[in-house]
Amino acid sequence: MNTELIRKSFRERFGHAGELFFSPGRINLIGEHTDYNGGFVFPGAVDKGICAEILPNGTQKIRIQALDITDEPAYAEFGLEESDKPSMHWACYIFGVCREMIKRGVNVQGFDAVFAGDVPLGAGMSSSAALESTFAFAINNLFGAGRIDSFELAKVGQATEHNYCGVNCGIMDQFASVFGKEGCLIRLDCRSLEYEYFPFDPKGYRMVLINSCVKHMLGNEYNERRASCENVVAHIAAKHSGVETLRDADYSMLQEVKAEVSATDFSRAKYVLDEKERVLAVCDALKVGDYELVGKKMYETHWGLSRDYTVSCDELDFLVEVAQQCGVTGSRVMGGGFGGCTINMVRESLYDSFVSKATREFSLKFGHQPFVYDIVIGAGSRKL
Ligand code: GAF
Repeated sequence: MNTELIRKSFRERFGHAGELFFSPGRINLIGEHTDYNGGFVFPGAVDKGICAEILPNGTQKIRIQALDITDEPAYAEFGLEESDKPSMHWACYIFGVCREMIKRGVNVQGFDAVFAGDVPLGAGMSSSAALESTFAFAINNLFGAGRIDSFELAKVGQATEHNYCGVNCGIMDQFASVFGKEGCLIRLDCRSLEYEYFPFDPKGYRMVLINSCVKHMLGNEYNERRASCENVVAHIAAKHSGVETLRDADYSMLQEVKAEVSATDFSRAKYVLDEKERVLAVCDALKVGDYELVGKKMYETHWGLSRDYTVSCDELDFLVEVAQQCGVTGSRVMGGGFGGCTINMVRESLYDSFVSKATREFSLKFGHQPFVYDIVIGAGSRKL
């Protein structure tokens, strides 16, 4: 990404130069809402993310300029004590990362920073994880002598969401941001955190995101989905000791508790069990290059997310329907849902006609253009 503006703004505001750090956003091929259920996910980092210039300032104060924030004041100053939590939402991510690093024994001191990004905000591409990972990585480098390992850096971002931003997310986004590798997806077991890089270059296909521009902000509705899953697990665990997450459960266990849980909780848990099987099927399909099967599973995921997990919206369902009409191999809502992007696996020969039909028909129906991004799988957190 172009760092010139960051450099210029830093010099203008703080009068000197700092060091540049970058972390990416992510895509996810399949395995949605499985991470906090102890399941598998299949993300990859993208070539877009958040970049920050940072320099210790010899005080106990953080001074930060955000270049892309328009809906809140874009400059924040705050201290490092728990009671110093800033009022701006965007600044809570950075405050949370500082606090979580302090909890892990890092001697975080005051610093000046300017940051900006090219990963769209609220598009389901994990701009918030990119922000957290950028600051966690930088603080580890500047104040922690690199002592905190990458697993813990990902957990710092996740804990920031839980403790300072009100989102009880899983580990997928922060893991993908920190561990991303060029050209590779990551099959991650969210229970053990074992992971494997899968080189991903589907010959004859293109991967493209279509951003509905319905801004999603994960919060209560996301947390309610997680609570539903945990409620079903509690009922199953009362009959089957050893079941700790839906990863450990099967369809017969779910049937046993059907009468005890709400229809909503039941549907949500059923979606998670279905998705668990789909991720494993996709792993096998990728090993033999069967992209048509991968695509079929993507559609199944979409309709599961839309009908059973209810995290889609009209705009996203419309984009998936258009993809289906065009004969696109696979298409689905990506990330937490409630807006953001669809991820599409498209045969090269169909790419142009699909993209033009999807953008034209979407604009006619919803009155605004969706954005289109070709996916490039990039590397994880780094110093530039
Ligand atoms: C969001 C969360 F942050 C992730 O942890 C994950 O649950 C995802 O939604 C859904 O798969 O991005």
